[in-house]
Amino acid sequence: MAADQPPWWTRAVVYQVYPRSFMDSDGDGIGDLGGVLLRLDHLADLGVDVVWLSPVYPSPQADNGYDISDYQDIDPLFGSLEQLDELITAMHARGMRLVMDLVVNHTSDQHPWFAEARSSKDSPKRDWYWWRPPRAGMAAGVPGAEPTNWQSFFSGSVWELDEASGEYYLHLFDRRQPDLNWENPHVRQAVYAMMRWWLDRGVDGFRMDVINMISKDVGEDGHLHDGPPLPGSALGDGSASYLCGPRIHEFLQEMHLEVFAGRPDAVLTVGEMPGVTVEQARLFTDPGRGEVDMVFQFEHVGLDHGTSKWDIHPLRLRDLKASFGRWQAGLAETGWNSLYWDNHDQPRAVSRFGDDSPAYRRDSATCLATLLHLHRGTPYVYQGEEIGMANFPFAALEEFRDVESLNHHVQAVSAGDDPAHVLDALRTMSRDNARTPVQWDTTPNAGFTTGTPWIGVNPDCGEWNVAAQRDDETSVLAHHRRLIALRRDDDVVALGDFTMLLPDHDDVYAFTRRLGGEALLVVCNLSRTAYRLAELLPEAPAAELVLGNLPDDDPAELRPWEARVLRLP
Ligand code: TEU
Repeated sequence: MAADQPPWWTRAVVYQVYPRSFMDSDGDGIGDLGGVLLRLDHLADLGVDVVWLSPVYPSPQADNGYDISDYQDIDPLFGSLEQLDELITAMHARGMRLVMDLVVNHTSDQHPWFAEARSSKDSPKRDWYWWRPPRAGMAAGVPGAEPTNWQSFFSGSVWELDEASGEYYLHLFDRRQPDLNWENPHVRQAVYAMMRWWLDRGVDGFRMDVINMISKDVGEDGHLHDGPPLPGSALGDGSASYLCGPRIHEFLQEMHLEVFAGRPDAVLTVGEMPGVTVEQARLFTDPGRGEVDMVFQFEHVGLDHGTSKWDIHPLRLRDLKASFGRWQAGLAETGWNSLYWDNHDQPRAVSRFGDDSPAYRRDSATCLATLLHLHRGTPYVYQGEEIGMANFPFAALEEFRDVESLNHHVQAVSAGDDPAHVLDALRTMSRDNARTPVQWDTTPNAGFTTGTPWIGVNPDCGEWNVAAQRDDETSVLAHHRRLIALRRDDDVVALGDFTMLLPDHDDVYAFTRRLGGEALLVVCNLSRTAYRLAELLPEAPAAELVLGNLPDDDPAELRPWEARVLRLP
């Protein structure tokens, strides 16, 4: 990428709003667009350039809006199209851009397209989805008669039997989220038209949900292939048939031409891509290929997974460094990284990668933020991360709301797992950890709603909230503000080369960033052990401190969870 004309998003920071949990303006206990409008000053004060808004479209809410029944409207739960227009205008007036969530691997089963497809085998829209007869020689509905053995992301088979026609339809996620058939050009054109409609309305880009799953490996006769069996299960892993399938680059290039080509470069496209490799990511983000600006990769959020996300393993810092280091190197010459710890699908970063005990919560949250924002790539901050929100102390199954968590519980317990053990895994890994309401102040429900919140408010909200941190220069919030400003002001942060240092150290994460004659050294201690800095990095103690997360009193010692950004002479 030429350093003289870097795209605007190389110095941008994106903030994700999960509207249902951000701010409720009408007292129904569910966050909404009115709430986002009320809290825009918080985002402006933080200094973010872009807001990615999770889905607000009409939806039965089986997966909190990732099951869309109308792509071109707003669910009354969240507000109206007029309010969305108002939000676009208000954001643009503050110099911020709005990126919408694009969920087109699947629709809701309540979408009129699916209703029509389901109505008859002869429906002109039948082929907009994946319909298949039972496995050869087997009767519909018999266990094992599913057209393939693939396991759904949300437990069970990916196939749901439609009794009326005796055929199954494919759903990689919940049965209420049928997969669209991207092989059908009418599907693709309908999606592109919808995207153009949103851009014409003023939105500034899309975060594309599981976009590397839209191309399935289908034989000429329509055959889909079984995957390798999963240990201890009758189901198999179908991912080789739908992750970065045969036509994925073709589809994204077509989308780029049909939707984005000829428009100003002001738009941002980021593809969410579970399982994507760095080699594939380089192709997806090579500007010369016209696909997407950047992708969300999943490697670092899988390092504590065993056979599944519920089989939790301790995370080793070396593995994290090796992974990030490979991504930094792999996209150094061509392509671009997105950087994240948190989103609405992940447990809270301070609880997972940091240390959320009272003594270290603030320090580890600011340390993790420093680490992330000083990498090369576009940082994404998830709502609440900027104040160090932590996992929720879930005590009972009744406190969970997420379809993935609830489905897993049913499936695991019926397979004979110890319910207490299943609950432990949910407590650590459930997506609901990220979905508790943003903690604004010390009024009831942390200022999120005057009604009954749809999911519990974290009981730590009295101490951990936006109001308590706003004017405190030592807060997690103030530290985020400084990091965001640094990327905007410092070319080295935005564009400098990345070199990993101390790759085998168990506790310390260090690297340099260089551009022209300038160099930054970043040193982060991800542990409770103090280190003598000179013994690790002799050049560090004498270097000028640009930004640190602890009081600047002993340059020779790297304290527990200390982070320093230093300018090398
Ligand atoms: O998530 C895609 C995905 O594969 C995972 O992150 C998934 O959410 C799960 O945690 C796997 O264990 C996207 C959305 O971000 C997510 O909220 C949706 O539920 C999903 O797609 C379906 O639209």
